[in-house]
Amino acid sequence: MFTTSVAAGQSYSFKPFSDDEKKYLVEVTKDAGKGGDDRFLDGKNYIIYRFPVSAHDKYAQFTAKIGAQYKISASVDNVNYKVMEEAVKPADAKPDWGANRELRNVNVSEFITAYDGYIYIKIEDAQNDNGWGPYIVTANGIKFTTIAPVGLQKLVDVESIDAQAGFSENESAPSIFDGNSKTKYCLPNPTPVITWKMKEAVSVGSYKFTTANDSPERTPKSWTFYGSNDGTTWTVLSKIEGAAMPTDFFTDSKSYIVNNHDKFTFFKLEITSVFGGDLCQFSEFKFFPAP
Ligand SMILES: [Ca+2]
Ligand SMILES: [Ca+2]
Repeated sequence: MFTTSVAAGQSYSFKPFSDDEKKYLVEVTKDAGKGGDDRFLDGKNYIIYRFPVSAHDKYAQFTAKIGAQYKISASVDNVNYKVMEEAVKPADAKPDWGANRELRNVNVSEFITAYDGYIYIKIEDAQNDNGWGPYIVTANGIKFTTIAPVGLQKLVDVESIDAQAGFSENESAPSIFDGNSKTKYCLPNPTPVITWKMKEAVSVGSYKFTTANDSPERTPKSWTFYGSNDGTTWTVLSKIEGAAMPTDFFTDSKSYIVNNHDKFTFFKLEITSVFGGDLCQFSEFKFFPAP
Protein backbone atom coordinates (compact mmCIF):
# COMPACT_ATOMS: atom_id res chain seq x y z
CA MET A 1 0.00 0.00 0.00
CA PHE A 2 2.81 2.44 0.72
CA THR A 3 5.26 1.55 -2.01
CA THR A 4 4.53 4.38 -4.42
CA SER A 5 5.48 7.98 -3.84
CA VAL A 6 2.57 10.38 -3.83
CA ALA A 7 2.95 14.09 -4.34
CA ALA A 8 1.01 16.25 -1.91
CA GLY A 9 -1.72 18.49 -3.26
CA GLN A 10 -3.13 16.77 -6.34
CA SER A 11 -6.30 16.88 -8.40
CA TYR A 12 -7.67 13.87 -10.29
CA SER A 13 -10.65 14.13 -12.62
CA PHE A 14 -12.31 11.87 -15.18
CA LYS A 15 -15.67 10.92 -16.63
CA PRO A 16 -17.52 7.68 -15.87
CA PHE A 17 -17.00 5.04 -18.61
CA SER A 18 -13.79 6.74 -19.85
CA ASP A 19 -10.33 5.16 -20.11
CA ASP A 20 -9.14 7.62 -17.46
CA GLU A 21 -11.69 6.20 -15.05
CA LYS A 22 -9.89 2.84 -15.11
CA LYS A 23 -6.90 4.37 -13.27
CA TYR A 24 -9.09 4.96 -10.22
CA LEU A 25 -11.72 2.23 -10.58
CA VAL A 26 -11.42 -0.58 -8.05
CA GLU A 27 -14.71 -2.35 -8.66
CA VAL A 28 -18.07 -1.84 -10.33
CA THR A 29 -20.81 -4.45 -10.15
CA LYS A 30 -21.15 -6.11 -13.53
CA ASP A 31 -24.82 -5.33 -13.94
CA ALA A 32 -24.53 -1.67 -13.00
CA GLY A 33 -26.10 -0.26 -16.09
CA LYS A 34 -26.32 3.00 -17.93
CA GLY A 35 -29.17 5.36 -17.30
CA GLY A 36 -29.03 7.40 -20.49
CA ASP A 37 -25.43 8.67 -20.50
CA ASP A 38 -25.06 8.26 -16.76
CA ARG A 39 -23.85 5.61 -14.36
CA PHE A 40 -26.93 4.01 -12.80
CA LEU A 41 -26.38 1.98 -9.62
CA ASP A 42 -29.82 0.76 -8.66
CA GLY A 43 -30.56 -2.04 -6.20
CA LYS A 44 -27.46 -3.82 -4.93
CA ASN A 45 -25.14 -2.24 -7.48
CA TYR A 46 -22.19 -0.16 -6.41
CA ILE A 47 -18.94 1.36 -7.64
CA ILE A 48 -15.67 1.86 -5.77
CA TYR A 49 -12.95 4.34 -6.68
CA ARG A 50 -9.52 4.69 -5.13
CA PHE A 51 -7.46 7.90 -5.01
CA PRO A 52 -3.82 8.39 -3.93
CA VAL A 53 -3.35 10.59 -0.87
CA SER A 54 -0.07 11.85 0.54
CA ALA A 55 0.65 11.90 4.26
CA HIS A 56 1.42 15.58 3.67
CA ASP A 57 -2.07 16.45 2.50
CA LYS A 58 -4.18 18.47 4.84
CA TYR A 59 -7.49 18.31 2.98
CA ALA A 60 -9.19 15.86 0.59
CA GLN A 61 -12.50 16.18 -1.22
CA PHE A 62 -14.55 13.96 -3.53
CA THR A 63 -16.91 15.71 -5.95
CA ALA A 64 -19.51 14.26 -8.33
CA LYS A 65 -22.99 15.16 -9.52
CA ILE A 66 -25.18 12.43 -8.04
CA GLY A 67 -28.96 12.12 -7.84
CA ALA A 68 -31.83 9.94 -6.57
CA GLN A 69 -31.20 7.55 -3.66
CA TYR A 70 -27.48 7.53 -3.05
CA LYS A 71 -25.02 6.64 -0.36
CA ILE A 72 -21.41 7.84 -0.49
CA SER A 73 -19.00 6.06 1.85
CA ALA A 74 -15.24 6.41 2.37
CA SER A 75 -12.51 4.10 3.63
CA VAL A 76 -8.73 3.88 3.97
CA ASP A 77 -8.61 0.09 3.44
CA ASN A 78 -11.61 -0.84 1.24
CA VAL A 79 -12.90 -2.88 4.19
CA ASN A 80 -14.17 -0.52 6.85
CA TYR A 81 -16.41 2.13 5.30
CA LYS A 82 -17.97 5.18 6.90
CA VAL A 83 -21.12 6.66 5.36
CA MET A 84 -20.38 10.29 4.54
CA GLU A 85 -23.60 11.36 2.86
CA GLU A 86 -26.87 9.69 1.81
CA ALA A 87 -30.37 10.44 0.61
CA VAL A 88 -33.46 8.26 0.56
CA LYS A 89 -36.74 9.05 -1.22
CA PRO A 90 -39.07 10.91 1.13
CA ALA A 91 -42.50 9.32 1.59
CA ASP A 92 -44.20 12.37 0.14
CA ALA A 93 -41.80 12.82 -2.78
CA LYS A 94 -43.15 13.86 -6.14
CA PRO A 95 -43.03 11.29 -8.95
CA ASP A 96 -40.01 13.03 -10.51
CA TRP A 97 -38.03 13.10 -7.24
CA GLY A 98 -35.17 11.19 -8.88
CA ALA A 99 -34.18 14.39 -10.62
CA ASN A 100 -32.45 15.74 -7.51
CA ARG A 101 -29.10 15.66 -9.26
CA GLU A 102 -26.67 18.01 -7.60
CA LEU A 103 -22.95 18.36 -7.09
CA ARG A 104 -22.00 16.45 -3.95
CA ASN A 105 -18.84 17.77 -2.35
CA VAL A 106 -17.72 15.29 0.26
CA ASN A 107 -14.92 16.28 2.63
CA VAL A 108 -12.93 13.09 3.29
CA SER A 109 -9.96 14.74 5.05
CA GLU A 110 -10.44 12.51 8.10
CA PHE A 111 -9.16 9.58 5.99
CA ILE A 112 -5.72 11.15 5.46
CA THR A 113 -3.29 9.11 7.54
CA ALA A 114 0.30 9.50 8.70
CA TYR A 115 1.41 7.51 5.66
CA ASP A 116 1.02 7.87 1.91
CA GLY A 117 -1.93 5.72 0.95
CA TYR A 118 -5.37 5.80 -0.62
CA ILE A 119 -8.88 6.93 0.08
CA TYR A 120 -11.60 4.61 -1.26
CA ILE A 121 -14.98 6.04 -2.25
CA LYS A 122 -18.01 3.76 -2.62
CA ILE A 123 -21.27 4.89 -4.22
CA GLU A 124 -24.39 2.73 -3.91
CA ASP A 125 -28.16 2.80 -3.51
CA ALA A 126 -29.20 4.09 -0.09
CA GLN A 127 -32.33 1.89 -0.11
CA ASN A 128 -31.76 -1.10 -2.34
CA ASP A 129 -35.21 -2.69 -2.52
CA ASN A 130 -37.30 0.03 -4.12
CA GLY A 131 -35.73 1.25 -7.35
CA TRP A 132 -34.65 4.92 -7.35
CA GLY A 133 -30.97 3.96 -7.47
CA PRO A 134 -28.34 6.65 -7.74
CA TYR A 135 -27.24 8.28 -10.95
CA ILE A 136 -23.70 9.57 -11.34
CA VAL A 137 -23.98 12.25 -14.00
CA THR A 138 -21.32 11.53 -16.59
CA ALA A 139 -21.28 15.02 -18.11
CA ASN A 140 -20.08 16.55 -14.82
CA GLY A 141 -17.36 13.98 -14.27
CA ILE A 142 -15.77 12.92 -11.03
CA LYS A 143 -13.11 14.89 -9.23
CA PHE A 144 -10.89 14.18 -6.28
CA THR A 145 -8.73 17.00 -4.93
CA THR A 146 -6.19 17.18 -2.14
CA ILE A 147 -4.54 20.26 -0.70
CA ALA A 148 -0.97 20.23 0.58
CA PRO A 149 0.10 22.20 3.64
CA VAL A 150 2.60 25.00 3.21
CA GLY A 151 6.09 23.54 3.55
CA LEU A 152 8.37 24.77 6.32
CA GLN A 153 11.11 25.50 3.77
CA LYS A 154 9.70 29.03 3.55
CA LEU A 155 10.80 29.60 7.16
CA VAL A 156 14.44 28.60 6.59
CA ASP A 157 16.88 31.45 7.32
CA VAL A 158 18.79 31.14 4.05
CA GLU A 159 21.80 33.06 5.43
CA SER A 160 22.21 30.45 8.17
CA ILE A 161 22.62 27.45 5.84
CA ASP A 162 25.94 25.77 6.54
CA ALA A 163 27.13 23.10 4.11
CA GLN A 164 30.01 22.18 1.84
CA ALA A 165 30.02 24.18 -1.37
CA GLY A 166 28.33 22.66 -4.41
CA PHE A 167 29.89 22.45 -7.86
CA SER A 168 28.73 25.98 -8.54
CA GLU A 169 26.64 28.66 -6.90
CA ASN A 170 23.67 27.30 -8.88
CA GLU A 171 24.22 23.89 -7.29
CA SER A 172 24.65 25.10 -3.70
CA ALA A 173 22.80 23.93 -0.59
CA PRO A 174 20.11 26.66 -0.58
CA SER A 175 18.78 25.04 -3.79
CA ILE A 176 17.14 22.33 -1.66
CA PHE A 177 14.82 24.88 -0.05
CA ASP A 178 13.85 27.05 -3.04
CA GLY A 179 10.67 25.15 -3.97
CA ASN A 180 12.02 24.47 -7.46
CA SER A 181 12.70 20.86 -8.43
CA LYS A 182 14.83 22.11 -11.38
CA THR A 183 17.53 23.48 -9.04
CA LYS A 184 19.65 21.04 -7.05
CA TYR A 185 22.42 20.77 -4.49
CA CYS A 186 25.23 18.79 -6.10
CA LEU A 187 28.69 18.29 -4.59
CA PRO A 188 31.73 15.96 -4.77
CA ASN A 189 30.98 14.27 -1.45
CA PRO A 190 28.58 11.35 -0.93
CA THR A 191 28.10 12.17 2.77
CA PRO A 192 27.36 15.89 3.08
CA VAL A 193 26.04 17.51 6.27
CA ILE A 194 23.68 20.48 6.00
CA THR A 195 22.67 22.58 9.02
CA TRP A 196 20.32 25.53 9.10
CA LYS A 197 18.38 27.81 11.42
CA MET A 198 14.68 28.61 11.13
CA LYS A 199 13.18 32.09 11.38
CA GLU A 200 11.07 30.67 14.20
CA ALA A 201 10.87 27.39 16.13
CA VAL A 202 8.81 24.76 14.29
CA SER A 203 7.38 21.30 14.96
CA VAL A 204 8.03 18.90 12.05
CA GLY A 205 5.58 16.12 11.19
CA SER A 206 7.06 14.72 7.99
CA TYR A 207 9.55 15.34 5.20
CA LYS A 208 10.55 14.11 1.77
CA PHE A 209 13.30 14.53 -0.78
CA THR A 210 12.91 15.42 -4.45
CA THR A 211 15.31 13.81 -6.91
CA ALA A 212 17.46 15.85 -9.29
CA ASN A 213 17.66 16.08 -13.10
CA ASP A 214 20.00 13.11 -13.75
CA SER A 215 22.24 10.43 -12.19
CA PRO A 216 19.95 8.66 -9.70
CA GLU A 217 22.98 6.95 -8.13
CA ARG A 218 23.78 10.30 -6.46
CA THR A 219 20.45 10.35 -4.59
CA PRO A 220 20.64 9.98 -0.77
CA LYS A 221 20.06 6.40 0.37
CA SER A 222 20.69 6.72 4.13
CA TRP A 223 20.53 9.77 6.36
CA THR A 224 19.82 11.16 9.81
CA PHE A 225 17.67 14.24 10.40
CA TYR A 226 18.17 16.17 13.63
CA GLY A 227 16.59 19.07 15.49
CA SER A 228 18.17 21.38 18.09
CA ASN A 229 17.42 24.53 20.00
CA ASP A 230 21.01 25.70 20.46
CA GLY A 231 22.79 24.39 17.36
CA THR A 232 25.02 22.25 19.63
CA THR A 233 22.92 19.52 21.24
CA TRP A 234 21.09 17.52 18.62
CA THR A 235 18.01 15.28 18.87
CA VAL A 236 17.52 12.57 16.25
CA LEU A 237 14.15 13.07 14.55
CA SER A 238 14.47 10.42 11.85
CA LYS A 239 17.19 7.93 10.92
CA ILE A 240 16.78 6.03 7.65
CA GLU A 241 19.07 3.27 6.35
CA GLY A 242 18.78 2.00 2.77
CA ALA A 243 15.75 3.98 1.62
CA ALA A 244 13.81 2.99 -1.49
CA MET A 245 14.11 6.23 -3.44
CA PRO A 246 12.57 7.07 -6.82
CA THR A 247 14.92 6.71 -9.80
CA ASP A 248 12.83 9.11 -11.91
CA PHE A 249 14.08 12.68 -12.14
CA PHE A 250 12.36 15.64 -10.40
CA THR A 251 10.32 13.18 -8.34
CA ASP A 252 9.26 13.27 -4.70
CA SER A 253 10.25 10.42 -2.43
CA LYS A 254 7.64 8.93 -0.16
CA SER A 255 6.83 10.79 3.04
CA TYR A 256 9.03 10.11 6.03
CA ILE A 257 7.30 10.63 9.35
CA VAL A 258 8.72 12.49 12.34
CA ASN A 259 7.10 11.37 15.59
CA ASN A 260 8.92 13.83 17.84
CA HIS A 261 6.77 16.95 17.60
CA ASP A 262 8.89 19.16 19.88
CA LYS A 263 9.64 22.57 18.43
CA PHE A 264 13.16 23.20 17.16
CA THR A 265 14.96 26.22 15.75
CA PHE A 266 17.98 24.43 14.25
CA PHE A 267 18.01 21.42 11.97
CA LYS A 268 20.75 19.18 10.63
CA LEU A 269 20.55 16.72 7.74
CA GLU A 270 23.42 14.21 7.60
CA ILE A 271 23.52 12.15 4.42
CA THR A 272 25.32 8.93 5.32
CA SER A 273 25.24 7.17 1.94
CA VAL A 274 24.12 7.54 -1.67
CA PHE A 275 23.25 4.79 -4.16
CA GLY A 276 26.71 4.85 -5.76
CA GLY A 277 29.73 6.97 -6.69
CA ASP A 278 31.37 9.92 -4.98
CA LEU A 279 28.75 12.61 -5.52
CA CYS A 280 25.55 13.51 -3.76
CA GLN A 281 22.65 15.46 -5.19
CA PHE A 282 18.98 16.16 -4.66
CA SER A 283 16.78 19.03 -5.75
CA GLU A 284 14.51 19.61 -2.73
CA PHE A 285 14.26 18.79 0.95
CA LYS A 286 10.62 19.43 1.85
CA PHE A 287 9.52 19.35 5.45
CA PHE A 288 6.05 19.88 6.80
CA PRO A 289 4.49 20.95 10.09
CA ALA A 290 3.26 18.39 12.60
CA PRO A 291 -0.48 17.78 12.33
CA1 LIG B 1 -33.38 2.54 -4.03
CA1 LIG C 1 15.52 23.15 -5.65
